[in-house]
Amino acid sequence: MPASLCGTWEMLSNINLEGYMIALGIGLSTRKIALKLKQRKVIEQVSDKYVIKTLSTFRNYVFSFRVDEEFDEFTKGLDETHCKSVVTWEGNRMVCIQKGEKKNRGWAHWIEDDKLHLELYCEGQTCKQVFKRVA
Ligand code: YOG
Repeated sequence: MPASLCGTWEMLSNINLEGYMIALGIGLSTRKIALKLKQRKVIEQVSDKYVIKTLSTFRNYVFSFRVDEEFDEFTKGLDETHCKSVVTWEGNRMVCIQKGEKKNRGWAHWIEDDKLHLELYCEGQTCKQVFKRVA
């Protein structure tokens, strides 16, 4: 079993969020706000169901899923599009593929050196985030 991703995590670094947001088609004024945010992740698991909350003072994004089960994702408050998403474990990485109007879109979470790592990718752009545990 991979190390648990569950807990509350505070953002330490956020590389190329700008490129990722441009790839998603987010407008300039929203990008400027988003770049200043310190995001928090709250990851919870109840039996085989996960909830991932991305929290900030501007907007929150909450989404829940079962591993290995495709579901309809609506990225409310982000780029507001519909995806067919599926989350799987690839070794110690929790990997999500988001099939929709954007090509090559998804993300991966893993633990390294007690930190929560996240890569968000879309159409050739990758945003790399690292979080430290706060609870
Ligand atoms: O995480 O999908 O943990 O869903 C990344 C920024 C900014 C809104 C947040 C709000 C996406 C305007 C989602 C920031 C940029 C910018 C806090 C990360 C798009 C719009 C919500 C994400 C996965 C994996 C789980």
